[in-house]
Amino acid sequence: MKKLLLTGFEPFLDFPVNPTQKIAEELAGLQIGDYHIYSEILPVNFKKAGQVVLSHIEDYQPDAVILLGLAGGRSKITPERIAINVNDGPVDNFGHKPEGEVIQEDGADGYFSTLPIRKMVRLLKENGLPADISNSAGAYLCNHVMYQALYRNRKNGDSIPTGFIHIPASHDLAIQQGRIPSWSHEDLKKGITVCIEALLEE
Ligand code: PCA
Repeated sequence: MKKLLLTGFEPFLDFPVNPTQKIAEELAGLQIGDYHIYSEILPVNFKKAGQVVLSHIEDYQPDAVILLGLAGGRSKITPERIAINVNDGPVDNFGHKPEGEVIQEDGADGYFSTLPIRKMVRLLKENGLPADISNSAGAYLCNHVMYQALYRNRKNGDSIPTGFIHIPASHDLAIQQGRIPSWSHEDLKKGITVCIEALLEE
């Protein structure tokens, strides 16, 4: 059976829970489509997160990698199109606030997702779940880990499907955090399951 590395993130900034953590934890060990799911939670730490994701890729030798993150304020599930070679944004959980740092000196300005993002969006909508391709993952941790994983693949000549999906807040988070759009945990989890099913070869 094929192996999928699925990651979520820990809570960060003023989000006391991160819905991607619960989704990754609940899907761990399941078989979805062709894939056995191996889940890990990444730290919101610019200095460590890249290294952590790469070591999970080395350990599991996955056939596909889906990285998940919260985009508080978005109202749809949004597979990301591209990761860019820059760290910028608010402070991380370890006190680091980058201002326009280059992620990899010898890296391209950007790398496109190698996930079937268009098919994911189509299947999500067919399953009644609002979705769109996003053209920017920002320049915070989510972009960072997506860039690091795609840089690694390019460097190693590895063509495994790899990319990032941002999700809206869960109701649980919206209750605690205030006025942001939210989805039920069950719908968010179903959405990610649909995205994993999209990896099946036609
Ligand atoms: N979302 C943040 C980092 C962690 C997370 O879940 C982001 O969009 O960069």
